[in-house]
Amino acid sequence: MSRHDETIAALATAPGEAAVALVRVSGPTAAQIAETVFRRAGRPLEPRRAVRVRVHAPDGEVLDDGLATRFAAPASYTGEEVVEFSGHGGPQVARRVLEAFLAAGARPAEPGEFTQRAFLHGKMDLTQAEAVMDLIRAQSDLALRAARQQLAGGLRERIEQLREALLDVVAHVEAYIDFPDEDISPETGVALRTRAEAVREGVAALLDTARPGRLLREGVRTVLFGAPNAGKSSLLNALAGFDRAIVSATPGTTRDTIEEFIAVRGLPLRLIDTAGLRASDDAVEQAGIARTQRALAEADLALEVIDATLPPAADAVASTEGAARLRVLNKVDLGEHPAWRGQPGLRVSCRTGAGVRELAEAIHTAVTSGEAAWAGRELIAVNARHRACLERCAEALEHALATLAAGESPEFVALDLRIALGALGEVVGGTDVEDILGRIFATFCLGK
Ligand SMILES: Nc1nc2c(ncn2[C@@H]2O[C@H](COP(=O)(O)OP(=O)(O)OP(=O)(O)O)[C@@H](O)[C@H]2O)c(=O)[nH]1
Ligand SMILES: [Mg+2]
Repeated sequence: MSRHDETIAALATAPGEAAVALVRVSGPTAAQIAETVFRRAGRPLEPRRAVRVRVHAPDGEVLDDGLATRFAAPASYTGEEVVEFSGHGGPQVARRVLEAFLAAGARPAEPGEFTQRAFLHGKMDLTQAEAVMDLIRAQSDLALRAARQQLAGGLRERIEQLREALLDVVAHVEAYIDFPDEDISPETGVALRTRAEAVREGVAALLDTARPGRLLREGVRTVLFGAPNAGKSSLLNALAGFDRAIVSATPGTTRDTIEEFIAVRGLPLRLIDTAGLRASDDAVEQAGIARTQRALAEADLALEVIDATLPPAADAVASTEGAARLRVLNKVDLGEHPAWRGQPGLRVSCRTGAGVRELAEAIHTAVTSGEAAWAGRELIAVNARHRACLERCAEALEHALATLAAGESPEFVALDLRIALGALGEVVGGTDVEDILGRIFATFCLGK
């Protein structure tokens, strides 16, 4: 019996105290196991009907009572026989209930195993399975929207369209291989080329969503930097909406980098407060400043925080190449030094809250402007795995087009097109993907 034929069980809700805990059982013997645990021999659970039941330990002790629902294969999340039991949400009672199902013949599920089975039974493709985890992990509204649309099949549909189009080209080219004496006529060559180019453009458009995809899944690395005492920690607190970082009038207060996840206009931000930049003899402060510089090197967005009551500093500002950059003139409640007049920069006061909303707006614009992926109603944003497949596809397509243009034998063109097709297929998991399955589902949480 393969592992995929075993009946599995897990707690599907988060462990800990809660109103309800849900234990999920899936596999060929789920219904029988449920009959044993609920002591309902001869009275099988009717599919899709919640029934009040009692959970029994093997020695007959009643562990809990609650509601059981059976989903008959294939009309279930996994496509298998599934039984779900919702009982009291205490950690001990949930553990005992799960143990009862295991004692009756189920084995503990591995992380992501339910969703893996849903994929294996054709309930969803790989992009949708990945979206399940994106949905669970989403840290902001936009991340949630992207995950929901991917779960609904948005990315799958795009990939399928490209595959169809490419398959058409492959079929045409391969038809020529069957007639070795015939070269691809110039007219047909042009037609095939046009179609392959359309696919290439579609792939490129998806690749353009890789950066939004990373920002939505990992958060926009936003680094607050500037001179000591400028108000970086105050700004972190103002944006987060609570006192996360220590604020004090003593310059050099923040020594280590401090991170907080926040959402700004639907965007997930990894906000990073840093040690103020200045020449220092203090070893701890120096180490903190080195961390600031490292954080800046990896930033997607750098917010330079400046005390607007002071004149512009003469010394060199930190390098933030690669990251978008915004200048924030803080403490405007105290007035602005004349040297800043007419200078660009967002005026804020962490003390009064003035300008913080406008700053959030500017952050949103700085991150999203100039990228088509953010603009449409449909938010398609590929992940790192999709990106790697799409890059391979684009490369093979490029090669196929060059081979076609050089008038080489159709065999060579077909070979490259097949590689491109295979790479597209890997995105949705249509081809042989056993080896990557384990890697993907291992990142899931238990019971999902
Ligand atoms: N009046 C006024 N004071 C502010 C404002 N923002 C911060 N401060 C004060 O400025 C001082 C320094 O603030 P911090 O947020 O600790 O500054 P920092 O940039 O994190 O400083 P280091 O961690 O030392 O680099 C504190 O006394 C704050 O209360 C503001 O908008 N207006
Ligand atoms: Mg600070």
